[in-house]
Parts: sequence; structure tokens; C-alpha cells
Amino acid sequence: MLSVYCLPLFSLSTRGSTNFFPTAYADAKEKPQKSTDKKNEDKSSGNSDKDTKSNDEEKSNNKNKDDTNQDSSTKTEKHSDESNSVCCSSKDNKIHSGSGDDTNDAENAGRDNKVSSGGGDDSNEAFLAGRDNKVSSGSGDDTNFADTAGRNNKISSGGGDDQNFALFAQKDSKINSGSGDDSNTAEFTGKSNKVSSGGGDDTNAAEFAGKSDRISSGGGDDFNTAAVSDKDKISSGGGDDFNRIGFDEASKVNAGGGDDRIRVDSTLSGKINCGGGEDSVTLNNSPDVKISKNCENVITTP
Ligand SMILES: [Ca+2]
Ligand SMILES: [Ca+2]
Ligand SMILES: [Ca+2]
Ligand SMILES: [Ca+2]
Repeated sequence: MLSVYCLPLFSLSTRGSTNFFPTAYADAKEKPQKSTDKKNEDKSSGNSDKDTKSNDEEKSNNKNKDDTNQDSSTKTEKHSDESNSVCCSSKDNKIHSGSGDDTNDAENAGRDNKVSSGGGDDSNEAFLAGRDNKVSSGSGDDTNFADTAGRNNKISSGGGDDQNFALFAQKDSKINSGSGDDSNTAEFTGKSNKVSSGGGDDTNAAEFAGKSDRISSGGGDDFNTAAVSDKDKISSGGGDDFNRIGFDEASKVNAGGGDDRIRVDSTLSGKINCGGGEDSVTLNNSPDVKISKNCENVITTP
């Protein structure tokens, strides 16, 4: 079950918009409260399997509950479309699907889940899981979620036009989206998240995401946003990129080659380096942000 209740606040649909302030903040902010993630993690990190099992039994009505590790279906390569899930077990679940368009879920499933989906257009999710989840999809246009999922999650999506989300996760989530035109989102995710997209025209966002988040978007014409999270760094490489920071402090943008646009809103301090090309910077309510000399056009408001 995909829980697509949180979309990038500055998604493709708002690309180029000057309406920066995230009005969806109030609504979205409520979402983490329904999380049972911390509870799950506490339980799953216990040393006693018996403890974990009894906890699972107390809290779950699911008939498939299981106190042992689960290996869902296909260790062998299949070419048909699969739907695999593990639920309500303690930890160390593995889902592996081959080619074909697959749907894989590790839900309410403790820590250390591994979901890998091979080729095809896949949908993968670790939801209400503990920490240290790995979700990887190969070629094809994939959608991957680590949702309400503890810390140290890794999502890698290979080639194709992928959509990756780390939502309501704790710190240190990593998203790596490879080639293709990808959309990567780390939201409400604690500090030190890393989002890397390779070539292709990518949309990356780290919002409401603690501090020290890194967005690196590689070649192509990319759209990057770091907002409501301090000490962030955006590196957009070659290509004509649009980078935005807002409601930040001590954040940095390195726009690289190409004709880039940078917008800074209500940010207390930071540095903007535009790199080569004909670049433009709009500074809104951010008088103390430093702009390098290689930014040819600077507009300051108010
Ligand atoms: Ca892919
Ligand atoms: Ca890119
Ligand atoms: Ca650039
Ligand atoms: Ca540039």
C-alpha cells in the first residue's frame, strides 16, 4: 500500500513558481503525529525475540503476523508482474522481485528491511518500518518510498525516470537516483540527508528536513529546493539549473556551469556561488547572504 499523502511541496507542478512559502506546511506537519515509527524501532531493536513477538501480538491484528524473518517470494528471476509484501514481523525482512512491473511492500516490519526490484516499472516501499532499510530498484521507471521509517534509510533507483521519497524518516537518509529524469524528495526527515541525482533533468527537494542536508543534482537542467532546514548545501553541476533555498540559515548553493537561476527567501546567512554561465540571483528578505562575483544578475528585494 502506497501512502502518497505527502508530495514535494515544490514539485514539478510548481516549477518556476515564485510562490515560495510552503502553505502546505501546517497540514503536512500534522502527519508525523500518526507515526508509530519510534515505537516500532524501540521494539525491534530489543535483544529478545520473545519481547518483539509479544509486542507485535499486542499491537497488531494482522493475521499474517510473524515473529521470524520473512523472505517474500521470488529468489528466482521471474518475468511476470509480482506483488510481494511482508508485514508485522520483527526485522531483517527481504523482498526480491525480478523483471516485470512489481509492487513490493515491507510494512510495519521492524528494522533492516531490504527491498530490491530488478528491471521493470516497480513500486517499492518500506513503511512504518524501523531503521536501516534499503530500497533499490534497477532500470525502469520506479517509485520508491521509505516512509515513517527510522534512520539510515538508503534508496537507490538506477536508470529510468524514477520517483523517490524519504518521508517522516529519521536522520541520515540517502537517495541516489542515477540517470533519467528523476524526482527525489526528503521531507520531515531529520538531519544529514543526502540526495544525489545523476544526469537528466531532475527535481530534488529537502524540506523540513533538519540541518546539513546535501543535494547534488549532476548534469542536466535540474530544479533543487532546500527549505526550512539549516546548513544545507545544493550543488547543481552543469546545465541550466534552478536552485532555491528558503527559511534557512548558513546554507550554500554552488550552481556550477550553465545559465542558472537561484532564488533565496528569508534566509539569515549563506553563500551563493553561481559558477560559469550567465546566472541570476533573486535575494528576497535575505540581506546577509553572500553572493559571489560570478553571479551576473542580482535582484534584491525588498
Ligand atoms: Ca529505475
Ligand atoms: Ca541532473
Ligand atoms: Ca548549473
Ligand atoms: Ca552557472
